[in-house]
Amino acid sequence: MLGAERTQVVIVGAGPAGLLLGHLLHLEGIDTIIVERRSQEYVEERVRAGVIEWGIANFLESSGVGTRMRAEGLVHHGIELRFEGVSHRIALSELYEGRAITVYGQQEVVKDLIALRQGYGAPLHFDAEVTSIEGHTTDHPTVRLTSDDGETSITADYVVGCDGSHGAAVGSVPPGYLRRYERVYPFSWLGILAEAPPTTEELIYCRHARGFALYSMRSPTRSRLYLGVRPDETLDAWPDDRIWEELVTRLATDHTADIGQGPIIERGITPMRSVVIAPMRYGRLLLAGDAAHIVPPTGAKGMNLAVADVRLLAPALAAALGDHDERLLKEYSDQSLRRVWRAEEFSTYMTQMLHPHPSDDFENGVQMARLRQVIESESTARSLARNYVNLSSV
Ligand code: FAS
Ligand code: PHB
Repeated sequence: MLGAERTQVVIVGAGPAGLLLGHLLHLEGIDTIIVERRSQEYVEERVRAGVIEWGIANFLESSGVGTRMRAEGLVHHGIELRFEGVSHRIALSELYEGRAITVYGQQEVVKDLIALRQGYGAPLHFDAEVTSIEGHTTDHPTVRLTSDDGETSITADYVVGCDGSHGAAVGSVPPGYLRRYERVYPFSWLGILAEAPPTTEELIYCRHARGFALYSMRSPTRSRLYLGVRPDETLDAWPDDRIWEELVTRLATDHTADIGQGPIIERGITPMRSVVIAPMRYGRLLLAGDAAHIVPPTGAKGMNLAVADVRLLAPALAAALGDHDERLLKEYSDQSLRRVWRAEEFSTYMTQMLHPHPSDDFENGVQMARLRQVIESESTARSLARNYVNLSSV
């Protein structure tokens, strides 16, 4: 039962950012309430990101959230770039101090965090939607929310908007205080999750004249694949056989066209865009994760950035609440935004290099030159490896 409440930090949203922030603050002895508008089942089954950077995986482990990730996650030491029918392996670990990525679905991280929080009984309310946030510039902002129990409110010392790209936090700030930077790309990603053993050991990023393709996975029996499609595409134009046929065509090389096929158990179309909200704070409202920034998933940065934000925010809130020391909190937005813009740059670089532009052939010439540079120049490959494996932690 959710009655009118009082706590130290209200966290809006139970995605990776909100759940991990709640856990990190619990470790600091800070009381939090997490409010999530969707059901637990929905949040745990939502298929999204798949790649966890080296430093982020270590941080999850050191925070006590890494046991299943280490047991079930797939450690990858390279990726493939495929174009003009030829595959080129980028030996990530050789290029970057032996470091590797871990392929472990975002929904598994979310399940692990929910199990942790429910294990120690901290408040986590599903099916409860935040409808407004007031008093941002007072010492005790108030969150209003609605659930099956009706309307209620929670007063806190701080509120953190971890409510993703369509949340309530940013919209609760009066006009003129937050600036929104945005870029929309001329394509979307059609993603599928299939009960099909992957026929590749490592991720394959493919640029084909017909469009982008990505061959990823979730386990030895489950493949995760993506196609770059027009931004106005809809799922009903893509029956299973068309999806598989297009994936086979784009991923074929001079030697093979084999990709494991099987029942598609989840599918969706995600628009490709970049968004940055600055600053990531207004009074006692802080922003973290997709609520503050969106990156095109080509660089596999979305979830990693969300973790990096809360890794910085948790000790800052603990210092402010425990010692009335707001120095770290004052630095949070600027420090996070430097990392966010680096991730926007890398994600844009990967997106433009791997997606043929629908109408600008000069752009396509430039992007092919960039792609060849990765293959021909070790220093360029090394730079890509460092950004792909560990951008969010440097
Ligand atoms: P999230 O969006 O995960 O979580 C926000 C939560 O807030 C949601 O559960 C939402 O229900 C809740 N919420 C929103 N408004 C609320 C309100 N008013 N009250 C209460 N709760 C509210 N990244 C990759 O790296 N690779 C990918 O392949 C990839 N695919 C993606 C596909 C889709 C469709 C989307 C939308 C994103 C994808 N991303 C991908 C990015 C994704 O992984 C995000 O970076 C990651 O989920 C960020 O985590 P959070 O910031 O916690 O936001
Ligand atoms: C995924 O496995 O879902 C995935 C991997 C790499 C990306 C995007 C998504 O760049």
